[in-house]
Amino acid sequence: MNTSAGEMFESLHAAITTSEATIAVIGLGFVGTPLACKFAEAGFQVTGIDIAPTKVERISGGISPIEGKEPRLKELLAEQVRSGRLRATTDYKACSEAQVVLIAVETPVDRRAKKPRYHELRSALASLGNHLQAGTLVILESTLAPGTTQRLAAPLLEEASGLSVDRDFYLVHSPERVMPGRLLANLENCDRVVGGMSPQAAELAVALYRKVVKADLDVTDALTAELVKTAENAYRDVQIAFANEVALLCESLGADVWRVRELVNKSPGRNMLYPGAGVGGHCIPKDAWLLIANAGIDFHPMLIPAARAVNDGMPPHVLDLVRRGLAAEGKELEGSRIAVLGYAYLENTDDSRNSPSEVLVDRLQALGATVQIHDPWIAAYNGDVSKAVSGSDAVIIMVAHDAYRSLDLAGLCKLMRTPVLVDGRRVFSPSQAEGAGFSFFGLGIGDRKG
Ligand code: SAJ
Repeated sequence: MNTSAGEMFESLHAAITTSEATIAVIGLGFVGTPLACKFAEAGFQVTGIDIAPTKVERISGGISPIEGKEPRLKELLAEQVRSGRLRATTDYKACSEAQVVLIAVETPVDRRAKKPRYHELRSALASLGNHLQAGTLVILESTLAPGTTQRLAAPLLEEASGLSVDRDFYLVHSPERVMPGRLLANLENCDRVVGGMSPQAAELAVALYRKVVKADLDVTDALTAELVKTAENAYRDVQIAFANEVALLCESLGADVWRVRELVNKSPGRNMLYPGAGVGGHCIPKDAWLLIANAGIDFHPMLIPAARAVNDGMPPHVLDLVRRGLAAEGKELEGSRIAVLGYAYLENTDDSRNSPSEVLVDRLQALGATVQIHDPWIAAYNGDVSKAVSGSDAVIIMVAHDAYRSLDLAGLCKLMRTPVLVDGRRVFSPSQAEGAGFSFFGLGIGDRKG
């Protein structure tokens, strides 16, 4: 490292280790908001930047923009705003005074093309580039398709700023591992990959994260960091797809996948996940596509797209179970009344992003069914479940919310016009459902009589 480069590094490293560095966090969502709060708590002067004026106003008023239960976040944000260490703005000019800039904007995948839609990322990089100063550490926390940091982020920042990566500024990819309901806990306690475009960049990022992360900081290069994040979620998607495929096989053979899974997992080193009515959420469905988005022309992934197809096929499979259940009672989907229990993407949460229930409801309505949705965690649907079920021809359990496990099945069955129960998450056993008077169709449970 030549002297001026050495001085640039030492000066920034000192500013970070003494918490005197000024920080800008671009994107005040699930990732950026806790991040900004924790760095402010560590003593840094932090400016949060977001294009949504409402978010900026809420934070400036000391109110968290994050819905749902997030332990400690509301109080921490209010305290940091009150102390003056955390402020929010829509103006990117704040980046010109920042020695560290973290970007945490969404990186969705186009539903049809299955390719990254980087509009928000490109916009953030271009806006930052216009204000980027030499000697700044830039960290990308958004989940990225492997190769994005080097082939998209670095050139965009260089073009907009006239600076050169590594020589004039430091660039790192350090993917978040947030989970709704555990935003601060995961930030503090999850191991974190720190992928630098140079070893010096990674070293600076480690010094920064050491201020807020109690777990391991695993240093690597940017490409490896991109691969780790997208692969860890694609891995889970493939695991779930395996469970779903075995469930469909069990249905066709007249077996019970839940018993099969229980016994498979008694074999050492096995951990078959749960089959279910679909795979939703803000990361698992999209990260598999990000992982393979830049696969070279010489490599055509087979397993990962196939797993996506299996998991995307589960809501339509639940629809087939409903169709079969109604047919057994001499009814058709068209003109039927269907109660869908669960609209969130995951049990005991209010988050409905990429919800499998949304896919199912759209298809049911397109086929002429009238649908009543219930979900105890979502304000729009958290009325009395017996009202949602009353007069219906089929009730579908799409999410294993704890509240559903104590349902009075016999009581619900009496309210229905036709007693069909389709269980997409094995909340009830066949004997419980049939004992309550239902004609029961369980995902992964074949018809022994058939
Ligand atoms: N699902 C199944 N079967 C399973 C597990 C999940 O069908 O055995 C479905 C769920 O119903 C849901 C979807 O998959 O619709 C995703 O569920 P998830 O348990 O993976 O929860 P997420 O989407 O919140 O994933 C997060 C991720 N964490 C981070 O990104 C930091 C993921 O990497 C974690 O593995 C996961 O939480 C976790 O383990 O809880």
